[in-house]
Amino acid sequence: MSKALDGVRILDFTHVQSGPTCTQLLAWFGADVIKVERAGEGDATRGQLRDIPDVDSLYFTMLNHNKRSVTLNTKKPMGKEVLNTLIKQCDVLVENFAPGALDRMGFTWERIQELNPRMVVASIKGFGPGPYADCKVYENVAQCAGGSASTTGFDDGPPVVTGAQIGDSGTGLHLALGIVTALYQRVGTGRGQRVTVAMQDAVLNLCRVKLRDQQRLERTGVMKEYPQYPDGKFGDAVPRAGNASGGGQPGWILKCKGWENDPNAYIYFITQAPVWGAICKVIGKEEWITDPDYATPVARLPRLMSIFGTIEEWTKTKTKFEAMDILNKFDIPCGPILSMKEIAAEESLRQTGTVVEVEHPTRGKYLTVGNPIKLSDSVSEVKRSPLLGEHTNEVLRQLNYSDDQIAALRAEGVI
Ligand code: CAO
Repeated sequence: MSKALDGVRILDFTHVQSGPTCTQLLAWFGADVIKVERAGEGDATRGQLRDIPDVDSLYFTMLNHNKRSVTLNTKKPMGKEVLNTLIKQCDVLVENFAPGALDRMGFTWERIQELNPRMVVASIKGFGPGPYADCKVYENVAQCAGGSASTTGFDDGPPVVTGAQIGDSGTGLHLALGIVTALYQRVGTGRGQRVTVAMQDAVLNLCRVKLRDQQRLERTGVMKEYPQYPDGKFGDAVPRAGNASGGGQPGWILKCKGWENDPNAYIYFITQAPVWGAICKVIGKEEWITDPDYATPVARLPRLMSIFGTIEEWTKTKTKFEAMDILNKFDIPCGPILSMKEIAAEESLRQTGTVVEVEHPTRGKYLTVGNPIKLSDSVSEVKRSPLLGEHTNEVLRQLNYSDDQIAALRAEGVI
């Protein structure tokens, strides 16, 4: 079967997490992704958080599937020549160096355009133009600067970062969309263009509803679906909302049977208005169906936390899976709090290729997350990540370098 991005060649200068997330997605869709790394060291994540000595870390393997690895010192003149050739033969260059690094290497946008006017040049930076434009940025910095940390956690606690890597992987996803969009436009114009995504902007885009709430708060002074209402005080900025669902369908995380010993014996419970009657019946509070204090969403808002307390008395008598079974029969929206251990063992995720077991030559078998985007005509197979420089010779030969030239590059420490 063909792949959606067959024939697209990506020069992958990415490292750590944000950029590699993007190029891994493009590789899953069939692009030929050539990852350029420094000889001897490679992407820093190869050696980070290692669980097996001298073996590429899971951090690296899980972000670099389906790519080819080439070692190249792009600061040496002979390395720059190889890079010139790569730029001429690739469709997209993706990078997430610190600000200015590509320019310092001698590969400005103008220079790249001279070499290949069709090239799409895609970059991730921590911040866009402004006071922090020159800053290096990692995941949690982006979460803090993009509005996520100030709106995550409980009202009486400090800001909290989330485990979902919205700064890195979230930005990588945005960049991938930018790249395929630019390639689509190139079909008509014949020209490449620059695609840039700032991590702060990507996080803010994912926190859009909190900017919505900021404006609601400024107009009305109160957020009725937040747990602070009606007794707590609201300041002048969107507060942390604990586990409130934030939309028009109030929700909260409730204890289930076994919560005393199992940190994940919880369920997310949503009191969606159309199934209010069913909720009341399930938890044995049928009188709430007609009681004016409980019968309508508006009437329930000031007493949400006590309502969830009553529902929790019921959920505490069931395991999270028993509660799911019962609630789903009545179309009551809810979700079990699944641990990573449970997710890793979940058969349905294996069936869909969302959780995949991969064989690696030095690591053996390991689990990874496959492509979450399913295309019916371009099915993703997960292929192991490359060893450092595994494809250097192969790629150079494709670029018409002779064996003697390759040996000379090696002798000079360029590859
Ligand atoms: N050959 C020769 N030199 C190379 C090279 C190669 N193949 N690949 C990289 N280099 C050089 C770069 O040119 C740069 O050199 P100069 O500083 O002399 O210009 C140098 O290696 C280091 O690059 P860097 O500054 O990007 O790397 P770092 O480890 O110091 O910083 C990071 C890492 C992530 C903080 C920074 O790259 C960054 O802010 N990136 C943008 C934001 C981002 O993507 N952050 C998410 C990272 S995931 O949490």
